[in-house]
Amino acid sequence: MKITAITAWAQWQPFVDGIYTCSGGRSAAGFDSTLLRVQTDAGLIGWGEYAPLGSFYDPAFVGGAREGLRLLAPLLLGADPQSTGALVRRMDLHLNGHPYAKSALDMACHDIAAQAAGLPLAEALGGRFGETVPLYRSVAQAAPAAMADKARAYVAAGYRRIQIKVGLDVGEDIERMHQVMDVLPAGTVVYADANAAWRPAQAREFLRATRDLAYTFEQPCAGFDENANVRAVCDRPLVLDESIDSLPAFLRAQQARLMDGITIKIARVGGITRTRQLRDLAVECGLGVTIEDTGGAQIDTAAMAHLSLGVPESHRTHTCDFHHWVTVANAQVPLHCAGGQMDAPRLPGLGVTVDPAAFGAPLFDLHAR
Ligand code: 0XW
Ligand code: MG
Repeated sequence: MKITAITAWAQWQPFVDGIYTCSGGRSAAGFDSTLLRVQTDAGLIGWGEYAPLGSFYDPAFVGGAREGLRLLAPLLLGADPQSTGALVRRMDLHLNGHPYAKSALDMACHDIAAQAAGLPLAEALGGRFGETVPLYRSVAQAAPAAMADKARAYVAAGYRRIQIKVGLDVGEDIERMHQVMDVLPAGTVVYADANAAWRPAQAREFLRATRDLAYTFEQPCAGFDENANVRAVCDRPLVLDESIDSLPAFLRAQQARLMDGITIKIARVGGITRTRQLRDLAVECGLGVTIEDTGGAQIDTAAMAHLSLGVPESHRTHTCDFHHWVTVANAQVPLHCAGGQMDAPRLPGLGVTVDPAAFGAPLFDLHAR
């Protein structure tokens, strides 16, 4: 099978809940997504999606992703999309770093490879454990009372897992934790995500003042040494997200027994090929595993769902229903959400049906000669 054409579109995806804010006043009004179609001489079509959270979350931004795709797409024309491992090597050879720019291409090739095998992506990547993955909802930073109202609304909408964004002023964050957790029904699973904003002393102060609350601590600090400092005094589950940007970063953190769980973001590690490697290794290491992405809508969420269902329930934590975070759609897909859980399509590949006529003029439309 050969790739005959690669086409990219931009899609602006406004947030249902308005401006999304995390620590340090970083904010975004939506996801600036890039949609990618890969066509083949076998008639199979694959879709990929990549959306950063602004330019502040990961070392990634929309301009870099689109320029990266312009550079990489010609190198994949004529190649076999089923050779996903070889294509990742080729992309790495020609573009050093910039994993986020490679993610949608890798995703679209996996979509095709799974369709060619006649399997849903979950099965093509090793199988599906159970039928659904738990969903969480992030409560963006705001005044403590406003965050409590938001959390209450998310619980009313069916979410049973709430991520509280902290990482600003420690005193206020302690207040945020108390006010939000006060309104949550018993049994709600809580994460406190500082998005790498704190110095160890601030994280330690937060831990001391919230000793009576049950929650998982997510990415308190940015650096390895800083998180190791926090780990030494943290008696509750500690999860790393931003730090887990590659297999070597994971191995170093695991060797130091730094975390109880990891959050793998598909684009951060360069796509589905590397997400699967990390996922399976983390399970073998006995860690809790979350698979999600930095943003996107139906296409990306389908990939998140398939990959998440490949984590045994004993190790699976949760994921996001990003397609419900935004006001626009980019595909039809049988992704059912109920009771704070989401399933994954049973159709071959990602299981998405896309009508590109709705996306307007493409960013580029490349055909093999
Ligand atoms: C809540 N998220 C999944 C959405 C953004 O991509 C950031 C991320 C997080 O863990 O902060
Ligand atoms: Mg996080």
